[in-house]
Amino acid sequence: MIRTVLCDMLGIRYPIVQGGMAWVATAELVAAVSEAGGLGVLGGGNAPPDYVRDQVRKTKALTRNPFAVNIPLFSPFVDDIVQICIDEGVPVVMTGAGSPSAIVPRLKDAGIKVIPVVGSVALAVRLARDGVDAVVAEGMESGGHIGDVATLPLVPQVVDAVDIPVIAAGGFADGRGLLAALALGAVGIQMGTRFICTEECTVHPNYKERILRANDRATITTGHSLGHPVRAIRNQMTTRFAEMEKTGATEAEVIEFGTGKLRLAAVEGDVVNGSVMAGQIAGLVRDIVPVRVLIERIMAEAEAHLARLNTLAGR
Ligand code: TUI
Repeated sequence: MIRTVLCDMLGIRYPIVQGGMAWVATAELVAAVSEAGGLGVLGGGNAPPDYVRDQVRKTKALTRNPFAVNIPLFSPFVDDIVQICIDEGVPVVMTGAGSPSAIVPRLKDAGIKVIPVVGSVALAVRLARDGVDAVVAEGMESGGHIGDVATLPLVPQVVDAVDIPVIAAGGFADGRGLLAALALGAVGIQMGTRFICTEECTVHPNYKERILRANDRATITTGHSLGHPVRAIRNQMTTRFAEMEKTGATEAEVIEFGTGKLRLAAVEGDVVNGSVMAGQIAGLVRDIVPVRVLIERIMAEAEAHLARLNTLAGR
C-alpha cells in the first residue's frame, strides 16, 4: 500500500487531501473524506464565525478522524476563525490566497498543524522559515484563486527549496496524477474539482453537472486586472467579467460584479450568471461517486500504474 510521511504526520490512511472550497466543502463532504482515510478540509471562505463554528461541530459529530479548516486570508474574520479552531481543537489549519505569517505563532502555540497553500517558491521558503508543518504547492491549473506557475514546474522547485513535506495541487483527479506527484517529490495530493463530483458534496447539482460536461478547455481565468486571477468554467459570467476588464471598468465595478457569484452558482445553482470555479482537470471528471469509492479507486489506480512503471524500469 502506498503510504507517505504525510499519513504519519496527519494520522491519515491515504496521502489525499480535499481542497477547502468555499461554499462547497461543507461538513458532509469533509467528514466523508476523513472517514474514507483522506484529510477532509472545511471551506471557511468569507463565512461569518458562527457558521464556521457550526460546521466544525457538525464535522466533529460525523467523524472522529482528523480534518482541517481552510482559512482564506482575505476573510474579514481570520482572527475569529483562528480562535474557533483553537477552542474546538481542530487539529490542522490550511490557509490560502495570501501569507499566513501573522497567524502561524498563535496556531502553533495551540498545537495546531499549519499547512498553507502557496503558488510560488518564494512564499514556500518564507513560510518554512516561519515554522509551518508542510505546504501545498498549487499550480495555476487549479480552480478558484490561483498563482501563475503551473503544477509540473512548481512542485519540484518547491520540493528542492524547502525541507518540509510538500503536497501537490492543481490538475489531480486520479491515481496516475497521485503517482506523478510522488515522482516529483511530493508526499501527497490535494484535489478540489474531483471531490465536487461526489455523492456527499452538498454543492448544487447544476454545479456538478457543469463539471461532468466540461472538456480540457472548458475553464478560463479572469481577474488578472485586479491582481487576483480566478479560474472558472467559461459561461456568461466569465464572458461578461472578461469584457468589463477589457473595456477598462474600474476596480470597484469589477469587484462589485464578482461579489457573491461563487455562492450564486454553488448554493443557488445559477451556473449561467454564477462563478463555477473548477480546475483544468474538470475534463477528466466523468462520474459522481461516493467519496469512499473515489479514494479507493485512486489508490488502486496508483498501485496498478506503479506496477506498470516498474516493468519499464526493469528493461
Ligand atoms: O485560495 C485558494 N483558492 C481559492 S479561495 C477562493 S474564494 C474566492 N471567492 C471569490 C473570488 C475569489 C476567490 C476560491 N479559490 N487557493 C489557494 C491559493 N493561494 N492558491 C494560490 C494562493 C496564493 C496566491 C498568492 C497564496 C499566496 C499568494 O501571495 C501571497 C504572498 O504574500 O506572496
